Amino acid sequence: MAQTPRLHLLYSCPFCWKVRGLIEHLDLDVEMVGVNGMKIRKEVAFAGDWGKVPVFTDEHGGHHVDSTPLLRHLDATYNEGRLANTGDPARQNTWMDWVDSHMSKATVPILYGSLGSALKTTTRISKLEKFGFLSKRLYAWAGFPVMWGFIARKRVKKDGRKPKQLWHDLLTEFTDAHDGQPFFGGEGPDLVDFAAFGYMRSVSPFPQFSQLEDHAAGMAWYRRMEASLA
Ligand SMILES: N[C@@H](CCC(=O)N[C@@H](CS)C(=O)NCC(=O)O)C(=O)O
Repeated sequence: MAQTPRLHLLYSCPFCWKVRGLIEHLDLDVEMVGVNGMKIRKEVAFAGDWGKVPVFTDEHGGHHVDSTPLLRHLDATYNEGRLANTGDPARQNTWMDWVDSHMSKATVPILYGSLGSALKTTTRISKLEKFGFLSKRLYAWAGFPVMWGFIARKRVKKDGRKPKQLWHDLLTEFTDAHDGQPFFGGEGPDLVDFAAFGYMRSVSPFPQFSQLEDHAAGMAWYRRMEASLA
C-alpha cells in the first residue's frame, strides 16, 4: 500500500536543506522527521549501512540517500527530470561539483569559526533539534569547544580567509556564473541552484546569516530562490 514519503533529517544539516528546498519547490507531500543528532546512525539504521541524514523513504518504502543523487532522484521521479534537463549538462555537472565541494565546506567556518559564534550555533541547534533532556544541555555547552577547536579552526586556517570573506567570494563566483540570468539554471532554478540554496539556507536559522546578507547579488538570488518555493 502506498504511504506518505518521509524525509529523515536534522534541522541544521546543510545536506538536508538541499533536499528540503527542492521538495518545497515541487510542492511534494513529504513528512519531515527530525532525528536525534547524537544517534543518527541508530535512527536511520532502517535504511541500511549509510548512517547519515538525509534519508528519503518513498511511497513504496524504498530508501534513497546522499543529497545530490537524492536531488536527481526527486527531479526524475516527481518532475520528469525537468531541472536536470535545462541547459548544458556538462556545465551543470561541473558546477554541481563546485557547489558540493566549496559551499559545503564554507558552512562550518561561518557557524563555528570563532568561539563566540560556535557557542551561539550549538545553543541554537540544541533548541532546533530533537535531543534527550540531558544531551540537549550537554550538546549546547560541550559541543561548541569541540566544533570550534577541532573542526572549524583547522578549516579556517587551511583556507586562509575569514569565514565571511570566503562566503562572499563564493557567492560572487557563483552569481557571476549565472551569465546575467536570474538563476544558474537561466530563467528558472535548476538542480545546481537548489544545491547552493540549501547550503546557504542552512545558515539562515543562525545569527551569522547577517554576514551573508550584505552580499547584494547573492542575496538577490537567494530571495528569488525563496520566492520559487511553494
Ligand atoms: N554526502 C552526504 C553527507 C551527509 C552527512 O554528512 N550528513 C551528516 C549530518 S549534516 C550526518 O548524518 N552525519 C552523521 C555521521 O557522519 O555519522 C550527503 O550529501 O547527503
